[in-house]
Amino acid sequence: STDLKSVLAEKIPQQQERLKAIKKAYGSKQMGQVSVDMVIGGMRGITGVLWETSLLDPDEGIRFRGYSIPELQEKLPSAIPDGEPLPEGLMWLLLTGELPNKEQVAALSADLRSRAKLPDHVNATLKAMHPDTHPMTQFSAGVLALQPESNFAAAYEKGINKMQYWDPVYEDTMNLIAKLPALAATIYRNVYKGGELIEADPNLDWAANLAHMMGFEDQGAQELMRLYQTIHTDHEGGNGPCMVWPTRRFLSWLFRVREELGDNPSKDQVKDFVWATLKSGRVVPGYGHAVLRKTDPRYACQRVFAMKHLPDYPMFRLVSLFYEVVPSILQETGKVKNPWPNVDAHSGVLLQYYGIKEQNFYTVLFGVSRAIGVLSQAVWSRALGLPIERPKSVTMEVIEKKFSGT
Ligand code: FAM
Repeated sequence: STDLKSVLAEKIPQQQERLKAIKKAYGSKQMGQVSVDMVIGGMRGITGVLWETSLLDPDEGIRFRGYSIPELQEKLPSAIPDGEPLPEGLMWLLLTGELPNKEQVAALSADLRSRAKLPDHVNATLKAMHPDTHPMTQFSAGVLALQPESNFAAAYEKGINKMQYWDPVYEDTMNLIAKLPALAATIYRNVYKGGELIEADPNLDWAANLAHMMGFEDQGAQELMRLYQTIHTDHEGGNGPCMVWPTRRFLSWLFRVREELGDNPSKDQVKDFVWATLKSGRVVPGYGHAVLRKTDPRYACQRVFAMKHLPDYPMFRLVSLFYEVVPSILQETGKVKNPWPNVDAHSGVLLQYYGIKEQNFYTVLFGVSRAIGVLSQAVWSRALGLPIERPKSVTMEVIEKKFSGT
């Protein structure tokens, strides 16, 4: 079938049974131990969340429903021959666990287009906001302003059976994801382009329409948006809120390098610059990761994109130079667990190349993409009846008393 909801509905009972069986057979088994460091360190390394849509492998990076990014670039339908994957394809995969064919992706694209219009009252809400309101705050406010349209809120009010929760959550998920490009583009045009809005193009897919409504018609920019929106969708469960700032920090760092050393610095000059950053007690932005231990595949695929579309862009050449220089320096410090670059050491330069220069907006683009991952899991959370996460907390006194032996 090309109807995502019916494909999903067929899978839900099997997965509910699977979870029941897991609980029955392994419910009392241990999954790991918790140290005081983990309690103090933001629960890092504690396995404590069930998350079906993606899994982060320390060496390979992210896998979406078992597929790596290079595999998905090969297997997911694209808008143009040999082009980047369509995020709709990834959304289908995250929701169903199965790779979609071209017809299924086209049907999902069409479904999203039919739900894409932003209600007038949301436009009015955005217009009423103070012009200095950060784009991400506007984005969050825009999502909240859509509440009156919520199917789940209406069904819950009526008193829906718990087993049916996933259905209105699915409808809300589709409606929200469909509207996010218009919401993001409206904020972009209001904040940076004098409020002149651009209508959606009924012939474009979801991500290309986002680029189009922001005002970017270049095919390269639309391809970048498809890739960007695909690779940022999910990074397993339990991410913190501080994402994307490193994209900005990395860019500012790069701009500083250009200012001080010009477009063609030597390797030694870059090395000195990196050491100076470290010696001043700052981290090298875009490098390192809490879980990953190799080059982030989201960095790698953006590098391949850059080599194909913008090999001579001076900022990309600088990014490449850093890639040659930084890892060995971080290794030399002897303490950095992962000296390799993460996604944030690349995304900003690609956006800059296509003219999306407003760095305060990058976090919104990230939010649009991440909504696909988070909401796909939200549908499954309701389908599986998962409870609210409620980790136990302790005070410093509890730790001291437990281990001081007094
Ligand atoms: N530059 C300099 N020092 C670094 C470093 C870097 N890029 N990455 C780690 N270290 C240091 C770290 O500060 C710590 O030093 P202290 O013992 O003196 O506190 C030591 O190396 C061990 O840290 P770690 O175990 O290797 O990393 P953590 O798990 O503590 O932290 C990051 C992970 C991402 C916060 C850290 O690598 C970092 O600050 N990187 C730069 C900022 C960045 O790129 N963030 C990206 C966020 C990422 F999650 C993403 O995917 N977007």
